[in-house]
Parts: sequence; structure tokens; C-alpha cells
Amino acid sequence: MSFPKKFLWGGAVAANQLEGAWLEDGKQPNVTDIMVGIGSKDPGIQWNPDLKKYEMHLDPNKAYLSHEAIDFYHRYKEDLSLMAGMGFNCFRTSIAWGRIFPNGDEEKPNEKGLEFYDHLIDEMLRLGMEPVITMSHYETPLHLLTEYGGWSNPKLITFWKNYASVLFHRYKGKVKYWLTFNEVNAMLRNPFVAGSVLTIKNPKDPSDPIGSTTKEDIWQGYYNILVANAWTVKLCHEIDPNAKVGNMMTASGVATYPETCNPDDVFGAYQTQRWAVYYMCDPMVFGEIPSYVKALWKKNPSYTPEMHADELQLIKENTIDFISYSYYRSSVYASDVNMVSNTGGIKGKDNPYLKECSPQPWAWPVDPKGLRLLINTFEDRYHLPQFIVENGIGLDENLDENGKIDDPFRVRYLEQHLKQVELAIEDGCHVMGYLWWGPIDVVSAGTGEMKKRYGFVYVDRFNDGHGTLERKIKNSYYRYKEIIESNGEKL
Ligand code: BGP
Repeated sequence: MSFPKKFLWGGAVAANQLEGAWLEDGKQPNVTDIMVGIGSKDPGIQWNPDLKKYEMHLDPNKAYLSHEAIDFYHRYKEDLSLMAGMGFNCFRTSIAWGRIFPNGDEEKPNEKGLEFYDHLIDEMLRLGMEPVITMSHYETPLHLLTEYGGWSNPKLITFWKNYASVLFHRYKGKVKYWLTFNEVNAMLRNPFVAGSVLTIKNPKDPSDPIGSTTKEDIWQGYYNILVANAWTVKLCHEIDPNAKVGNMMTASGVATYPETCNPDDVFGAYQTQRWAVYYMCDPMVFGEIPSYVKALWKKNPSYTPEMHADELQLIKENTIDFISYSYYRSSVYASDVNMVSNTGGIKGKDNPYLKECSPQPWAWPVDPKGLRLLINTFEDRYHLPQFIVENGIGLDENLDENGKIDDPFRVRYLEQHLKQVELAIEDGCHVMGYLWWGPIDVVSAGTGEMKKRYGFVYVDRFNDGHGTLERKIKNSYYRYKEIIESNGEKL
């Protein structure tokens, strides 16, 4: 039997994609609340020329599904019991930063927000599920971007430390696994959401806030996030020595293959991996800003952030306990192709060896072996336990005439990926657990829609916002349950 005895089996979601109740009990908007999908070009803010600042500006013609999402805020008991029914011994969700510190810069936390998570975490524990908590899953309070410019401002480190210590004190002894920032390595390609960086001083073109974000601000944000990550590790270890802190990377970019053995393609593929993933993961594991990042700063001196010796020492001394990541797909690098990206990872050329992909318009290629490659690569590079905290496939599904959903494609995807996890463990890799992304249908992060469904549990809600929110079990639910119950033997 390959899967270790205490293997963590479960699923992962994020507050902003399922809780709804976006302004309830004192919560204020966060960065994803104002967008219909993080891939949107419209970030939901507008420049006020009189005040010389950005303000929230929602489009009345758009459906912001995340505002109600699947109403987990009021239905979490029912949903958690459905998860427990599959035998989950672990469940990942995020704490919405803006429920605890609505604007982000308050001194005292919002007790109402904490109470919700008290109940949620207690319920998980009651059902035998280890809570895995993301501290910010694309959920920086909007106020911190519009007033402070987000993570490029060192004040955010102070606000974050306050938030982190409130969480560690409150959930001491209850939460053993903390993840800092969801897919924070996506910040070079999506600075507004993944990095929560916004240029607020004389933006080049205020009508295009995302395009106006400067490289200088992004690199300062990168550095400040590394400092905040190190503070998180330090505070957690001091307050609750039994708890562990991991980072969270979108790791699909590591499975970037060169199109040919032309050294240009091979080196280009390596550079893609580096600037997609390693530039962020390396310093969190090794405690040093990588030489290739410093080389880039040397070539572009204005990118060099303001750094302090004590903070660099902090980064050195407070490295993460484990790495965690999402994996959805692989990609193919060719020197003549522009490598663009989305929530699935990097898109390059089509891979003729891969036979399946998720349906149009998403069309993410299915590459289970890419996951084995990724796990092995991380094992060799980082020598740390690994936690796969997101893997899954989004399908467009409707109930059949009998009110059921048969989803053999999802079952195949699950089995094939788990088989590769098993092989990676046999290769000698240290994998702590596997979490399916979106075990219940949630609002898509990338496109803000309901139509892209990942769940083993269906939720009756649609892109135009209508639906009863009723939950229904899909056939794949029973297969995952069987796999979990046998600790992966019945794969
Ligand atoms: C990851 C995010 C998740 C999630 C997933 C699937 O990037 O961490 O929040 O939603 O991708 O992406 P999507 O919802 O766009 O299909």
C-alpha cells in the first residue's frame, strides 16, 4: 500500500467562491468581490479625479455571482456533512480576511466575523476533518489596495501580522495546517489579484488600473509578501508550536515542456518554470532571494525593492514547514509562442500527446503524468513534505431526466491523477495529502461563473444568478468515497 496511513484526503474551496454573504456581519469588499472572475479586464474600480484615488465601481449589468455564491455562509453544516459523507479527513477553506478586519487596517478584529469561523472550524473538527486554512485566497480587503496601494506598501506587513496573530491565538490547538497566500506566485502575471498590488500614485492611465501597475510596485510587493510570509511562520511557531505553515503555489507551470530538443526551447521552458513558480517558492523554502531575481534587479535597478537587513534575516530564519500547491494542467513552451496564463496555469502550444482536455471554452489539457513529474521535481528541489491542495476538472453539467448527474470524465480525471500521486510516492516522494478542488460546485475563480463545475456535489445555481441552491450528489461522489475509504487501495 503506497498511501501513508495518515494521508490527508479531502477537498478545497475558498471563502470568496462559496460563502456569499459578501457584506454580512460587518464584512467589507475584498479584491475578488468587485470582479466577475479574476481574469476579467474590468477590476471594478474607477478613478475619482477630484479625490485622486480609485473607488469601487460595480457594473449594474453584470452578475457578481460571488456575492451570494452558494450561500455556504448559512449552509455550511449541510455542506460539511456532505463532505464528511465522502470520508474526508481534511477540508481546506480560507478565512476571508475582510470578515476579520473589514478594511484591513483596523486595530481590533470584527468579533462577528471570528464567530462564523469559530463555528465552521468546530464543525469540521466535530465531523473528523482536519481544517486546512488559507489565510488569504485572493481576499485582500479592497480598502488596502485603494488606500495603500496593496502589498507594495510596507504598512500591509503590520496589518497582516495583526491578522495572523489574531488567527493563531484564536485557533490555537484547532488548526494544524495554515497556508499563507493562495497562488501568490501568480503575482507577476496577475498583480492586482494574486499580488494585490495597485499603483495609486499618479497611475499612468487611471482608466486601466491593472495595466498601470508598475514593475517597481510589483517587486516591492514581492519583497513585502516574502517578509509577511516569514512573519507568519515566526508568529505561528511562537503562538502554536504544534501548527505548521505552508505556502501555496500554482504549480502547473513547473510542468512546462520544451516543444523540441532545440536548446532554445529547453532553456525557454526552464525560464518559464522559474518565473512562473520558483522565483516565489525558492525564497520561502531556502530563505534567500534567488540569484536570478537579483540578476534581474541588477539589470533593471529601479525594480530593486527597499529592503532591510533585519527583514532579510527574518526571511532567512523563518522558512515554511511544507509546500502546498495546485496542479491542473501542463503546457508546452516554444520560442515562437507567447506564453499566456489563467487560473489553470500557463498556456503555450497544444501538446499532441495529450488526448483529452476539459470542454470548450476552458479546454485545459489533461496530463496526469505531469503531476508525477511535478511532485518529483519539488522533492528533488525542496526536500520538504508536499501537500497537493488543488486538483480537479471543471465541466459544464446539468441534471439528466432522472435528476441525476453521471460524470465519468471527472472520475477518470480523479483516478488518473491519484494513480500518479501513488507512483510519485513509490518514487520516494513525501506527499502529505491530496485535496480535490471544489468538491462542491462553487463560483469559478477565473471567470466568475457557476457553469464551470468541479463538484462531487451539484449546486442548483446558474450563470444568470437564478437557482434554488439545492445540493445533489453526483456519481463521482461515490467513487471518491470508495477511494478514500480504502486509503487509495481501490484505485
Ligand atoms: C485556482 C484557484 C482556485 C480555483 C481553481 C480553478 O487557480 O486557486 O480558486 O478556482 O484555480 O480555477 P477556475 O475556478 O478558474 O476554474
